[in-house]
Order: sequence, then C-alpha cells, then structure tokens
Amino acid sequence: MKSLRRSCTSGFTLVELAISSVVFGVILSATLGASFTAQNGFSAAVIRSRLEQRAQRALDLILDEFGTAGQTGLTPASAPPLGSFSLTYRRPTGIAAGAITWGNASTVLFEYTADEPNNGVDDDGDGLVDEGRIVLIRNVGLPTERRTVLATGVPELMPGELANGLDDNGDGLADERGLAFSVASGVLTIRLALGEADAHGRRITSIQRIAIQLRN
Ligand SMILES: [Ca+2]
Ligand SMILES: [Ca+2]
Ligand SMILES: [Ca+2]
Repeated sequence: MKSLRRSCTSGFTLVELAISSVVFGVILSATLGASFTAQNGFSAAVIRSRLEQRAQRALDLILDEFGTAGQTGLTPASAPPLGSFSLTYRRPTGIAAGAITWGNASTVLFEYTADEPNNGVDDDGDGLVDEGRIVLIRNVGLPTERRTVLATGVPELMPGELANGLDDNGDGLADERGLAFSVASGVLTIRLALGEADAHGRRITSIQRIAIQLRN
C-alpha cells in the first residue's frame, strides 16, 4: 500500500480508487435506502391520517343517526361475541291506543359494490380484496328511501380476523366485518376499519371504535 501511495502521490492509486468507489457506492445506496424508507414512512403516515379522518367523519354521521337511540327499536342488538354488519333503528314517536308508534327506519350497513363483488379477487385493482362500503339508508322501504355512502374501502373482515367462527384478533367479536355493531349492558359499540393500499401495494388500515350509552 505504502509503496503504491508513494509512487502516485498526485492522486488516487488504483486500489484507493477502487476502495473509494466501493465506499461511495455503499454510502450512496445507504442514503437512497434511508430516503426510500423515510418516504415510505411519510406516505404511510399520510394515508393513515387520511383514513383516520375519513373513519371519524363516517362515525360522526353514524352517531348523528344512532346517538340518541334507545335499546328498544334497535335491530339486531347483537351481544358479543356476535356482531352485526348492519344496524337498523326505528325511533319511537309516541303511544297510540296503548301501543308504541314508530318512526321511519334508518339502517347503516356494510355492502359489497358492483365493481368489487365478493369473489376473493381485487376486481377494481385498488390493492384491497372484496372491500365494501358503508351506506346509510333513511326511510327504509318507503318511496322516500334515501341512500348515502358514508365511507368506502371497508375491509370485509376486521384486520386479523378469519371467517372461522373464532375471535382471531381478540377484540371480543368473532368473524366481525370491517364495520361491526354490538350491544352489551346498554352500550352500543361500533367498530370501523378503513383500508387503502400505498404506492407499493401494502395495505394500510385504520381501526376506530366508539361506544354509545343507549337510552332506556
Ligand atoms: Ca372481489
Ligand atoms: Ca378492491
Ligand atoms: Ca374479532
């Protein structure tokens, strides 16, 4: 090494050049790797934040619908470990001839869409398989029935859950969907998952849960 350096003091030796380029290559690839990872983390954080906002907005709209509900009139009122992916509420409006009179029914439910049928395939190519959406239906079954989409990108099963009759993800419900309602001790719990795939096809999911004390 020393003899080589002495013989070529004005610049790099071939050996030094080779080492320099290897080191430069290592530094360059390490830097590229770091920025690639940071960018991935950034885009994942952006997607997660967007999903949280979307889920919160959907839950706020569901709260508007069910926030003042009583346990009577709520169908189904599934107790854990059972959950339901739809919930219908009919508000009592008064009493006539000794019987409760009921207002129009509102339903919030998970449903598959025409471009993403339930077939184990990502038909719409968005990186999610058999995802669905949440729809609010007011005045159910009447000519005035109105449907509003509250959120899209809802996984058909909650992350970590398999369709096997068990509570695989340990959240207290078995085989729950990305939208799940359950009622216990007068409290309605709503679980909602929203998913999106990032530019590399990795699925990012946000899960929100709210509990509402039902009126008697
Ligand atoms: Ca499908
Ligand atoms: Ca899809
Ligand atoms: Ca579960």
